[in-house]
Order: sequence, then C-alpha cells, then structure tokens
Amino acid sequence: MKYDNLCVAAIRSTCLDGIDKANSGHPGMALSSAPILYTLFTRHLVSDPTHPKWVNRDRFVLSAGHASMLLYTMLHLGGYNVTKQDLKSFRQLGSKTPGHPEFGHTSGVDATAGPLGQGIGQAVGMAVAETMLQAQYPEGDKLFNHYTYCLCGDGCLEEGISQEAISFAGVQKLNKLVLFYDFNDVTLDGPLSNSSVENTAERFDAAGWNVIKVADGNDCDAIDRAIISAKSSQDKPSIIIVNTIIGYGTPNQGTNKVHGSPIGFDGSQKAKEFYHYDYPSFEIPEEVYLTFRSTFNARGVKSFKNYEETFATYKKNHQEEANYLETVINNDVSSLLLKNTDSIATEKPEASRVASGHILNLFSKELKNLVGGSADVASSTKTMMNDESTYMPSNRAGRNMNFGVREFGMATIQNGMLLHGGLRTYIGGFLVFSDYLKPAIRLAALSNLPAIYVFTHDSIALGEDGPTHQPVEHLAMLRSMPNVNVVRPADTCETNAAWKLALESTSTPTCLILSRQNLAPIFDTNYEGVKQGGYVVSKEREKVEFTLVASGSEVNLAIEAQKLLLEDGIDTRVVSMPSMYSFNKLPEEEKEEIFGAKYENRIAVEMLSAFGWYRYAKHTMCQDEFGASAPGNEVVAHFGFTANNLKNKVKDILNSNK
Ligand SMILES: Cc1ncc(C[n+]2csc(CCOP(=O)(O)OP(=O)(O)O)c2C)c(N)n1
Repeated sequence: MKYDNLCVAAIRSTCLDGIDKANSGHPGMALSSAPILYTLFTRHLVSDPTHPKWVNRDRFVLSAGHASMLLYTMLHLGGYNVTKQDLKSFRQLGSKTPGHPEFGHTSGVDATAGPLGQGIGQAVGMAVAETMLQAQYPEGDKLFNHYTYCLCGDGCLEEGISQEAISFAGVQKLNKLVLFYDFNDVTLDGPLSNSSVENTAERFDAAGWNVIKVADGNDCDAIDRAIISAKSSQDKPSIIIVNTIIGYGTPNQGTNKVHGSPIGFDGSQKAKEFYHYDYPSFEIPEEVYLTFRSTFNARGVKSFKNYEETFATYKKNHQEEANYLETVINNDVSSLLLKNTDSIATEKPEASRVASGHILNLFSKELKNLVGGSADVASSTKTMMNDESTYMPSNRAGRNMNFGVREFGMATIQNGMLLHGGLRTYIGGFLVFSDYLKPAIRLAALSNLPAIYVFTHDSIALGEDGPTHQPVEHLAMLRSMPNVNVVRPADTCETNAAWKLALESTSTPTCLILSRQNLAPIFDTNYEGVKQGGYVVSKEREKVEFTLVASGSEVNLAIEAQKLLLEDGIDTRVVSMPSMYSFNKLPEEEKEEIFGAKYENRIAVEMLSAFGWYRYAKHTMCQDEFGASAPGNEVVAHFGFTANNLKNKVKDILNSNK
C-alpha cells in the first residue's frame, strides 16, 4: 500500500518517543513487531473503535504484553480513545497507558497481558467462545463470526502454559485462531539459543496447527499473504512465524540490549534516520492517520453497521434468543437466577463436592450459557452437567469441556471465554493443584472476570492419597489475592448459596472450596449468612464466654465441641466463616457483634494453614504441617481434629486466661 513504509516508520518512531519520554519500557519487540500489527490492523482486523465492546469484533491479544507501547500506538492511530497525550503519559500514574495492557482500563485492549504465555491461552478461550456461541444460538453464524488474533514472542513460547493452550487449540481445531510469532530470536537475557533449541514449526505441526512462515518481518505484503492463508484454514488454528530483528533500526538492534531499556534520544534519532522519518517527537503526519481511517476505521464502522442491521433482522425472527444475548453479553446472569434461591435441604450427610454436582446440574438448567469442565478429574470434582454433551470440533454445542490434564491452560482459557463475553463458565480441579493455575486466577481477578473455580478435596481429610494431594497452605494463598472470593461451605445449604453467589458475581472470581468427605447438614446455615461471609450458626445458651470460628467441614466439629463444652458448663458460640473476603467488608462493629466474645476468647478451627486466621482469633486449631497417607478419618484424628481435643484446648485457654 502507498504509505506502508511511512506508517510503519511512524509507528516505530512513536514507540521510541513514548518509551524515551517515560524513560521506561520495552522497545525491542515493539519495533520488531510493528509491521505485523500494522498489516493486521490496516488490512484485516475488523473492529469499530467507536463500539469497542461490539461482541462480533475480531479479538486481538498482545500476549507479549511488554510490547504495550506498540499496542497503544495502534489504538491511537486506529481511533480508539487513546490520545497523543495518553501516549505521552505512558507508564505514568493514572494514565490510560499502563506498563502492560489492562482489560477494562484502556479502550481497545481485549485482554490483560504481561505474564508471558497467558495471552495465548486467553486467545484460545476467545476462539472457543466464538464457536460455542455460534452453536448455542439458532443461525448463530449471523451473530458470531469473527477471528481471534494473538501476538507472542519467544518468551511466550518458552513458557509451559503456551504448550497447554496450543495442544488444546489443536485438538479443538480452532481454525479461526491466528497466532503471530515474532521470532526475533532474542529474549531478556540474550539469544534465544541460550535457552531453547526447539523447532517451533515442527512443534506446532505436531500439535495439529497450520504453520505459515514469513521470511522477512518488514515485508507487509508477505505478512498480508500469510494472514489471508491463515484465515482460509478450515480445520486447524494457524501460527504465522515471522522472522524479525529485535529493536529494528536502533544501534544495538539484534541484541538483548534493546529488549527492555529505553533507547535514548541519540539512539532513537539514529533509528529515525534509518527509517527516513524526519518528524519531531510524537509528531505523526496526516497521511498515516488517513491510511488508518480509510482502512481499519472504514472497515470497522461499516462492519458494525451491517451487524446492527443483521441483529435487528435477527431479533425479528428470534426475539427470545436476541433478548437473551443482550442480557448475558456482559457476563451478568443475575436476573436469570430466579428459581433456585431456596436452600436445597438434605436430611443426610453429603460431601460438599457431591452437593456441588447436584447444584451445578440445577443451575445448568436455568443458565443455558453455562459451560465448563475440568482438568481430567470431572468424576472426582463432580463438574459434569449430566444432560449435556461434550464440546468437540464435531459438537460445538457441547457444554462440558474436557481440558485434559492442563490446569493452567484450562484457567487461561476460561479467562479468554469470559473476556469474550456471552458465556458463564466454571472449571474444576483438586484444591492442592490450585498452585498450577494460580497465575490465571490472579489475571481473572485483575481483569474483573467472574470466573468460577470448583476446588475439591479440600483438606487432609481426603485421606489415602497422602500429603502430595492434601492442601495445607492453599487457602491462605487464595485468600490473600485481591478481588477473589474464596468460599468454603459447611454443608449442602451453604454450598448452594456459594454457587448462587458465584453466579451472581459479575466482576469477582469465586473459588468454591469443597470436601471429599461427608458433611452433616447444619440447622441454621443460610444464603444470607454465606453472602455476609461470617455468621452465627449455633448460638450460646445464655451468655457467650468463648467463640469457635470455623469454615467448611470444621463447622460441624466446632458444633460438636460446643456441646461438650456446655456439658462442662462453658457457654460458647459457633460462627461459620465461609468467606473472609465478604466478611472483611462488614463494618467493624458488625464483625464484633457476630463474634460475641473478645479477640482473646476466640479460636479459629480449620484443617488448613493458620496463616490469616489471627486477624479474627487469638487462638487457632489448624494444620501447619504436611498431612499423611491413611484413611481420612484416621488422618484427621492423628492430627488432633476431634471435638474432644477442641474442647480441651478451649478449656486450657480459659484456664490460662484466668
Ligand atoms: C511469566 C513471565 N516471566 C518473566 C517475565 C519478564 N519478561 C518480560 S519480557 C521477557 C523476555 C521475553 O522475550 P521475548 O518474548 O523474546 O521478547 P522480546 O525480547 O522479543 O521483547 C521476560 C523474561 C514476564 N513478563 N512474564
């Protein structure tokens, strides 16, 4: 195209200016990838900057989030709400242009990225969502018909998460997923060959991908041809491997010196001379804006307008479905959760994982857009929707997902599905393996996604599998993350409430912490209490002397101990604390009222780490060492979690307080 060279030079120069002004940032990949994004935006990407949340836009994920200055420059030129001033405020407090792209913060940013590799998983999730939604609606291809593009670097592909996501995408034949690989052959510390010798093309080929190569990363026409070829793939996702030069045009190009430090005025000046770009800092000639307006903008605005017309016709023919889509598009399904408000009473003891399975199946009938699965442990985590089929290339309407043994991949894919919009999702695994996917929970929390994690086998009580499978420190880890609601229900009623709260959430991820062993129903458990986070489940007889605070399976233990203590003349209260996250939001006086007894006269009981409990109680009966392999009840007794022990502990404390 006429102004290709000028446009690419302008993009590169603006990246240099932004990073130099901030005196911080990563010029290397911004410069090497500039022609890739320029070609994508001007010749292919379909998105309307005046409707940045349009559901059928093409998605773009910058997995190599450190190249953020490049994305911001593209968004600026593309007409999003990113001004020249925003580019000048790169990486400054309160700016729209933070160090790494943040979803919901900057218009046009489709995913939060920076932790390398996760963006690939998110892009896979978006591509999954497109196929699912197409199948969920009659004539769904009229509503959902877009591509998902992702740009990664050497680092993303070194991260293990990339392999999990790539394998899944290959199995699922996500042919509308296009991954650009900026193969500049250099990472932060030096040449890629220091740490990787694998053949990327063969790796992707082996995973069922369509592999396309571009020999010269400055050749926009070659990049264009590669994209055309990728878009025509019928049954495979595509990778476009583009040979590039890191820090192209700068004095230290081709080396890790240009990876993550500003080039500086002199070096940038030399680069601009090399690009034949003779404009002052941050100045961009009108021809560049014109090019974007006549290509990217014109295409996007026209496509959005066409879509509006299509949607209006669709609504006439399928009013109910169109209304449903409008309701759920922003992941808010609270208005659809009317029927299942009451607790599900059970007479007999039931494991909370089992209760969760029943409840999920009830909710799955209310929410047609609920989809989910597990990392090969569905029968253990009870995460199957019994009347639903499995999502596969031959069955995009399947609502059960088989992620394979890929916890991290699964969690990043869930994030991508939620980022896409239109679906509600859950994923399941053992609590002990929450470590494997923790970084994706963090991104969900940071991105305000209402992700749901069904974590079962929640304590040493799981028994025979032993300490490798028995979580100890995991709740402390999960609870310490901002914007994550960790709910550990005490019985079936609380489990139902926890699920409902998880589905009612619109911007906070929820971890459901569920037992393998049976839990007896507790008379006073209720939805409002779980929503509040902590509440009295067993009152004192007359005057509270001491309070037992517990969660999950230990609430029953506390109630048993309460009875024994009363027999010995000690009047106590039991507080169920399913969610510290919610409880922490209560006013201080309300918290004190719920506890009833002063700080010194409280004990927290939980068969996991005591870490975090001292905020609520001076004393703990917790599990601060690894567990053991034996039948569950024996392990529990071995580590002293008996009502009698708890009773004695409370009595000792009261005696020593005298
Ligand atoms: C999970 C994770 N680990 C480490 C980093 C720090 N980091 C940022 S970029 C980078 C090197 C990436 O190399 P490459 O993808 O080749 O990017 P380029 O050097 O081309 O900019 C590293 C280690 C990170 N952002 N995320």
